[in-house]
Amino acid sequence: AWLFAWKETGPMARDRKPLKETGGGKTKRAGTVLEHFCCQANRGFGRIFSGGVVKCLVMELFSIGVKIYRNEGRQMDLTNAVPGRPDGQLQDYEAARRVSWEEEAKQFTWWKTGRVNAAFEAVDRHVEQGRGDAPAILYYDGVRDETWSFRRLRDDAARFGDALRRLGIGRGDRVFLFMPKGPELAVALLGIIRIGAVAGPLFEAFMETAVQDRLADSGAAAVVTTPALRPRIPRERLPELRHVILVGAEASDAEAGEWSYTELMKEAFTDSPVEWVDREAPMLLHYTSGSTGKPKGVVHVHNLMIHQYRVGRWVLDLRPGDIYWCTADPGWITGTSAGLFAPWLHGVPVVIRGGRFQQEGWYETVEKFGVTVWFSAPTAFRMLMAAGDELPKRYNLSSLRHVLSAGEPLNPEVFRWGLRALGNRIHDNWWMTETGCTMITNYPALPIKPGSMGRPLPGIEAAILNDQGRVLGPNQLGNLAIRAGWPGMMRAIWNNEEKYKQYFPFEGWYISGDSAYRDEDGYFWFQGRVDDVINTSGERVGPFEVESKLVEHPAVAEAGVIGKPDPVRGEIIKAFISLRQGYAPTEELKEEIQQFVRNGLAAHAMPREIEFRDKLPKTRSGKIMRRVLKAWELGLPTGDLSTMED
Ligand code: 6R9
Repeated sequence: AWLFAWKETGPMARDRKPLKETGGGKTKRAGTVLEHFCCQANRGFGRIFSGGVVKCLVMELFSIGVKIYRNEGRQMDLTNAVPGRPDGQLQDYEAARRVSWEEEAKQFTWWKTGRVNAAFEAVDRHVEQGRGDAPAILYYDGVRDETWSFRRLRDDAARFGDALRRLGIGRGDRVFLFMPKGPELAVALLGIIRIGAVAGPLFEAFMETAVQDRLADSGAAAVVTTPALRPRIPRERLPELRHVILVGAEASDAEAGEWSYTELMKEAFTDSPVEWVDREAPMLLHYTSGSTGKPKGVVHVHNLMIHQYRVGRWVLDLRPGDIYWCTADPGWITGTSAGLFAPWLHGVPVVIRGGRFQQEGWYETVEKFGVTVWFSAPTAFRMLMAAGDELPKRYNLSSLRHVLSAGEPLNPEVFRWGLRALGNRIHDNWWMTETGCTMITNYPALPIKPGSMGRPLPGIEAAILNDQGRVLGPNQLGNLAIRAGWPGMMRAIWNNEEKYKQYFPFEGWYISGDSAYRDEDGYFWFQGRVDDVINTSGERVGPFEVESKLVEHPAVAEAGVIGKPDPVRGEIIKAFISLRQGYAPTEELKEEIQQFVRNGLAAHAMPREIEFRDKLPKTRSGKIMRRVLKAWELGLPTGDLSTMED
């Protein structure tokens, strides 16, 4: 009575064979199997059932296009793809895959002039082509409320570049940004790149050691910061650091080697020329934490603009008239690449919201600016979700046309919340600091399978490799890899060729360090960092699927899951959970949550240990740091913690 199967008639069924006769006995047998299986449906099946009869049965039902329902009649995510928008980009995915990267290059003036600079293309170009009055930045922090045109942004960036030149800074020099987000950060970022120097954005919350490590590693010549953050820059230990530029300081505040931004800008000129560089010249240096040891400086070159432009078109779905808001901090690559460059290269204005995260403030910002395209991260969406479905109803969110998420896997529950609360599909997209911009994504026009990160960006070849570098077929878990050589690929790890080489252990492939699989429809499913996959009683369990089940429980706000060594089971699953407001951390609740996973996912996926915590350790970009949970659990050193939130 709990299993129904019938021919699927939706978009996924298109090329499938007609439904075969399924005899009662067979259906029932499949039923028993499927009770276990259904619970894991949205994570696929080939991987879970590697052997024999079980897999065949399930495969057979699926391959003939049956939909699978559980006793309560709820449709499983497996075939429950949410249809795409009829007006969305990439209606013809296969045709898009044939569009070369050089085709993208034709958008840029350098295609004709031969003179390259990404800052010029992002900002100056619009001014030169008569769009100087169009808005480039919409800034709001509760006090300041400013609209910056492309012309104003260009002029200030040019001026800042001039000021840097007067300080003797030029081509190839590293200049860091250590300040809160806002128009001045944007001006400085562009000004640095405009003169051919390399910009190194840092999270404003970094403490002294984190700042020192990065500035020292890269031999930074200057840093742009604020008086409040200045004490965290240990100048005496940074001999190569020549200048500190202080935003929001009077000339009289500046000590030796320090400059007031305002004063510098007063003396500088807007007609300072652009530094024309090579497409392969470095422009961005984003430090990303290694799981152990010191942070790595990922080097990106001006050619990244081609990739960012394509992402703006096909991933962000940007159009004239759009108001774009990416909530990411520029200290994280999402904040620069998807947050500023992709929209500006399309002439689309960006909203910058100053201040700290606060649920009301976010909905308010969408309403205030009429945001049409919104990019955030699962951790933020989970926090909004935890604040309840009533809150968004108090705001007018009808301007939203396209919503995106990156940085962590997007739990199906959060996706469903998006449909409900935002009236939008949340488009998960996967990438890394090292990849420059989006690699795998859900497109506006394509159906979304909740829990999947979607399909490769046209021009990107993604595959699953085994540990020997062989390409694996559908539904096999392995190393997520990308065919090397796309325009936005990092070109180096600063001062560390050895590290760089480690990303390319097999000829022609970039290895991400993430484990994933690809299904028959070409959708990729994230499982965890390779090191995070749990092996319990011989079953491989991705922490993400357990976490996703956990956050479906009404008491759970966030969850981090690790494998804990166990003499009998190899590893057992341990969950760290932060509760939603109004729930007490009791033993009964622990048991209830365990049963919830056992019944809803699988007995072997049940966390045998649960620990409640007020907060989970997270990176500043919002990733739950499972390696830190694990180190705490085992009493081992935690490694580099510089990217961890307070
Ligand atoms: C852009 C960014 C990279 C790592 C990556 C993966 C995780 C990012 C994800 C995702 C699942 C997604 N990650 N996007 N995991 N689904 N859509 O996050 O860069 O900070 O360098 O992190 O983040 O583990 O390897 P970065």
